[in-house]
Amino acid sequence: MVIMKRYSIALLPGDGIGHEVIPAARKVLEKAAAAGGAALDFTSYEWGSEYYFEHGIMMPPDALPRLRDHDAILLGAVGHPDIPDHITLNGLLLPIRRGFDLYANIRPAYLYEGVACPLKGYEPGSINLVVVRENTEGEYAQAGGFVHHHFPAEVAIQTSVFTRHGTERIIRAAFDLARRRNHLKRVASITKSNAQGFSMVLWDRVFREVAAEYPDIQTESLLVDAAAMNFVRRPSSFDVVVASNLFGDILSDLSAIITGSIGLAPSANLDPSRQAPSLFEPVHGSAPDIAGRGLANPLATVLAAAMMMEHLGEDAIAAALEFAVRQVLASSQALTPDLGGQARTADTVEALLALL
Ligand code: GGG
Repeated sequence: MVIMKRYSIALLPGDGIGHEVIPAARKVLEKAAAAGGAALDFTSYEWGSEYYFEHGIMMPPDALPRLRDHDAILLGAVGHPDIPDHITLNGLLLPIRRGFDLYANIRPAYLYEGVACPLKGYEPGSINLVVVRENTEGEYAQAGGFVHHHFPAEVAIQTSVFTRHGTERIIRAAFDLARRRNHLKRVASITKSNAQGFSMVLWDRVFREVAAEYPDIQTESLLVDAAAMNFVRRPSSFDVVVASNLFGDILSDLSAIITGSIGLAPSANLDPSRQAPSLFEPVHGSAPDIAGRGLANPLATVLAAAMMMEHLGEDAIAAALEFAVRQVLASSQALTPDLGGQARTADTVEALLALL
């Protein structure tokens, strides 16, 4: 008798092209899972900007308890042109990351065969790095407030929060990943500690302490401005890059674009303790300019689904999904406009399904 493993997956399409990439990835994921001997029970939650228009909040007050019952969460995108971005992001994605303590945001960037690199002279596979972004504190801690709100003397205070606990665990996650990847065995730590003389000085100190426990891993410490320059000048020299919430967010958009398109960039928001469901999402946003036109690239979401299956221990299903993405890219068929092609989302999905 074949015993099928069952997983309960929460789908959060969110906004804009989230409503296109999530159904697209679901079809591909369902086929890969069935072929790999796993059954997926999906529950879709229609939270996001449309919910906000109706209820004045992005998701209901019991959203986290409801999500907690699932094995993992697959999210599309957040953002609507008619709602300020701080409301949409702080109303949905950030509370889930913080509420479930999903402290490790893993954002790989790989230059696939068949994808045009905007930098000259890079072969497929020659850019292969992972940004490990601190995901629950730092510049996104939402500590602060307004004084004299809306008066001429208005003051806004936004405090970054860097705890030793939070800093140490994300740096340790980066070193552990560098060991597991077995690539260059290198971790680059990114700060702006020359100007941010408290929080990021603590970060640098903790980085040196943790590094001492990993003598097999090479290290470098870079200021974020130098890191941005070096992502363009010597991207092949990076393996694992660990950064604060804000710097990791920015650098992972840069790593996405030097490897071809943000439409190819997946990410995992992990609770490594596995007490809460981890959340997987494409790095891209809701793209209102192309939303509803069937042009969204579903590959980042399919790769995020692959990361999800790997997290659930289904390595063969994850590998099958990544293989299908690699083949579609290498054949240069069924590529969406962000990759220089003319395919529609549905064409890319058909090409993936044919490969599985
Ligand atoms: N894929 C989710 C999404 O919409 N991301 C866009 C965004 O603005 N993300 C901010 C963040 O990752 O902190």
